[in-house]
Amino acid sequence: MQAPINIALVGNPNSGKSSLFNALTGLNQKVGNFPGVTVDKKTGIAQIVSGVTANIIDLPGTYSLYPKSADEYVTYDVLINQQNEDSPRLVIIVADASNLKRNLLFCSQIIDLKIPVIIALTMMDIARRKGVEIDLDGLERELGVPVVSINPRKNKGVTEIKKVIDLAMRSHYSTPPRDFINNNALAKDVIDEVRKTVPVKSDYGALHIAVNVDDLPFVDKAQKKVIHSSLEKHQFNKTKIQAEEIMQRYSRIKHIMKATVVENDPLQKQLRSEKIDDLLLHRFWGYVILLVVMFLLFQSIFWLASYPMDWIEGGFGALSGWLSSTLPDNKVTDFFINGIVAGISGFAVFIPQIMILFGLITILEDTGYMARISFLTDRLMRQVGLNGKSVMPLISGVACAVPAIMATRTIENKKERLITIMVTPLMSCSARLPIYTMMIALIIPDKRIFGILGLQGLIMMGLYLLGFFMAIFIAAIMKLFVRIKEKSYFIMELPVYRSPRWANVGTTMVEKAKIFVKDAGKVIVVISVILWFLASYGPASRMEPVHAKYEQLLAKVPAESPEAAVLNKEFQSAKLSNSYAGVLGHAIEPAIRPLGFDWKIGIALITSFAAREVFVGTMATLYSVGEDPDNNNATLREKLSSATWPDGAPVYTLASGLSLMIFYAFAMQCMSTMAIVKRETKSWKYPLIQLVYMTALAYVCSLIIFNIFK
Ligand SMILES: Nc1nc2c(ncn2[C@@H]2O[C@H](COP(=O)(O)OP(=O)(O)OP(=O)(O)O)[C@@H](O)[C@H]2O)c(=O)[nH]1
Ligand SMILES: [Mg+2]
Repeated sequence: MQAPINIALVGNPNSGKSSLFNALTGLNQKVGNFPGVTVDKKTGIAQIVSGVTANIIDLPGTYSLYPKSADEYVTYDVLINQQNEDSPRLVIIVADASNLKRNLLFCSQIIDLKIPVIIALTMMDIARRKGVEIDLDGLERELGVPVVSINPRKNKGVTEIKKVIDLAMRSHYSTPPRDFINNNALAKDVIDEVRKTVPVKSDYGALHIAVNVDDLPFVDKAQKKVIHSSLEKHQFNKTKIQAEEIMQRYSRIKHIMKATVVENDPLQKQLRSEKIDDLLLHRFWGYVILLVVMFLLFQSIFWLASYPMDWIEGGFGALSGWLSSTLPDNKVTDFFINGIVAGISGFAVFIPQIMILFGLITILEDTGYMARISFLTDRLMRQVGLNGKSVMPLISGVACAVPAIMATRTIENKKERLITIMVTPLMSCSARLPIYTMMIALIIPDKRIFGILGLQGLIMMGLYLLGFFMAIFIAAIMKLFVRIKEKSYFIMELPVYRSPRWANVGTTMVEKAKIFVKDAGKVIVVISVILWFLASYGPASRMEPVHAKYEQLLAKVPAESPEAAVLNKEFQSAKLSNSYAGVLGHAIEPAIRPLGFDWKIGIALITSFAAREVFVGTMATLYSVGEDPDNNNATLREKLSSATWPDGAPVYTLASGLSLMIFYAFAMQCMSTMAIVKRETKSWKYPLIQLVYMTALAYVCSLIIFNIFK
C-alpha cells in the first residue's frame, strides 16, 4: 500500500471547510458560524474508497492568496511552500455558492498555482433561497476543474465528493492547460527569472515568490539576491501588479458568472437575516439587546447549574461520610478520603457550570450572533487600541484564555493583535468560576433585588464585567506604549443567521467537560495528594512537642467527653499548623495578611500558581485534613464558613472574600496561558510582562478592596 496523500481543504472563511473535514474524517474539528473559527491547521485521516486513505488537512479560511493575518499565513505557507510537510497533492476548494463571485476569485488563484483542485460548492441551499441558480456543468467547463455540490452541514454529497477525490487521485483529471488569466504577461521578465532561480510549478507561483520573497522560508539567501536584483532591474511594482491581477480575474469571473449563474430578481428578496439585522444591529436597540443577551448568559450559568451542583456537592458529602464510617480508621483511609476524594469533589462540582458556559458560547457562535457582537462593539474597541475582531477572543476568554489567544490570529493589525493578547487573560475564564462561586455562596446573602434579580448572580456578573472593563482599561494604557505603526480597518463579513446545531452544542459541552476533567483533574488530584502529605506530616522538631502536649492533656480527660472533643479539634489544627504545609503557609502569611488572607489561603495561592483550578481542590484538602473525623460529611462551604482566626474572628468575611475574588480576577495564575502567549508572540518578553503587571494589579486592587470593606 502506498503512503496516503495530502489533501488540503481551503477556501473563504466560513464556507464550510471544517464541516467537510468532520464529514470526511469523522473527527470533531470546531465549526462555528462566523469567519475565522479555524486558526491553525489540523490533519485527519479519511477513507476515500476501500483500501485507499488520505490525509485531510483543514486550514484557516482565506479571502485571497495575499495573506493579511497570521491565520491566513498558515494556509498560504501550506499552498506555496513545497517543503511544508503538509504540502498537498490535491486541493479541495470549499466555495460558498451564495457568494460565488468572491469565492471564485480565490478558486482562480489556486487553479493558477497548477495544483490539482476539486471545487466543492457549499451553501447551495442558501443560494437557492436568494434566488440564485448555478449551472454546475457549465461552471466545470469554464473553469476546467471538477465541481461538486455538497452540504456538509447535513452530511450531503460526501459520497459523491469521495468518488471525485478517488478519480483525481488516480490522475483522471489534468490541470487546465491554460492559465485562468495570463499571469506571465503581468511581469514576464521577473517571472521568468524567478522560475530559473527557484523550483516552482507555475508562473503564478513564481509571481508570488517575487511579491513575498523576503517572507518565504524556502527561498535561500543566494536566491533572494538574484530575485531582488531582478525586481530592481525591471522596476517591479507589486501593488500595481496585484491590482492588475485582481482586475483581470474579476473580469473573467464576470463572464463566467454570466454564462453559468441565473439570478431571479435579486433585488426583491430581503433575506431573513437582513430583517433580523435591522433589529439586532439597530443603533439603539442593538446595544440594548446585546446587554440583555450578556446578562442572560451569566445569569443562566448560575441558575441552570445550581441544581446539578447541589446534587454533586451533596453526593460527595454523603460519599465521604459513608466511606469514613465503613472503612477502617487508619492512615490509608484518611489519605483516601481527605486526599483523593476531597480533591476530586473540589473540582467535580464545577463541571455543570463549565458545560453550560461552553454550551451557551457555542450557541452564540453557531447562530451567527457572535459576529454581530464584533460589529456592534468595533467603535468602542477602536478607541482603546483594539478592534471589533478583538471581541471574539475577549468573549471566548470567558471560557478559556488559551484558545482565545489563538483566536487573535484573525486580527490583521499587529498592534491591535498584541494588545488583545496582553489583555485577554483578564477576562474571567472558567477556572475562576469555582473560586467566585464558592466565595459568593459564602459571603453574599441569597437575596433578591426588585423581586427577580438574584444578588449572587448580579455579583457574579459584576466580576465578569470587572474583568472586561479592566481589560479595556489596560488596553487603553498599552495603546500609549506599544510602538507598532500600522493602519487599521475593520472588515468582517456578517454570516447569515442559522439555527444552532444542537448536536454540535452537545458535543462541545461534553468535550469541554472531558478536557476539564482530564487536564485539571490530573493536576488537581496530584496536587491534592502531595498536599495531603505536606499537611499531614511535619518537621519532627515542631510536631513532637505538639503531640506531647496534647497527648498529655487528653490523658487527663475522659475519652468520650465534650472536653476531649474540643481538645481533639485543637490537636488537629495544631498538627496542621505545624505541618510542612503549615510552615510554608505561615512563611508567606506576612505578605498576604494585608489582603485579609490567612495561611491556608496562602498555601492555596502557592499551589494554584500554575493553574487556578487547583485553588478549590487545595482548600478542600486543607480543610478536610484539619477537621475532626466526625465532620467529614460537611460540605466545603460549611467548613469554610466556620473557619476562624486564632482570636476567633471569622476568616471569610465580606472584606476578605471580595479581596480574594478580586485577586483571582486579576492575577495571572496560569502556566498554559503563558506558554501560549510565548508561542503566539514568539518571545518570553510578553508573557513575563503579563505575569508582572497582572500580579501587581491583583495585589494592589485586593489591598484596596480589603481596606475599604474591613
Ligand atoms: N446552510 C448551510 N450551512 C452550511 C453548509 N456548510 C456549512 N454550513 C454552516 O456554515 C457554518 C460555517 O462552517 P465551518 O465548517 O465552520 O466553516 P469554515 O470554512 O471551517 O470556517 P473558518 O474556519 O472560519 O474559515 C457552520 O454554521 C455550518 O453549519 C451548507 O452547505 N449549507
Ligand atoms: Mg474552519
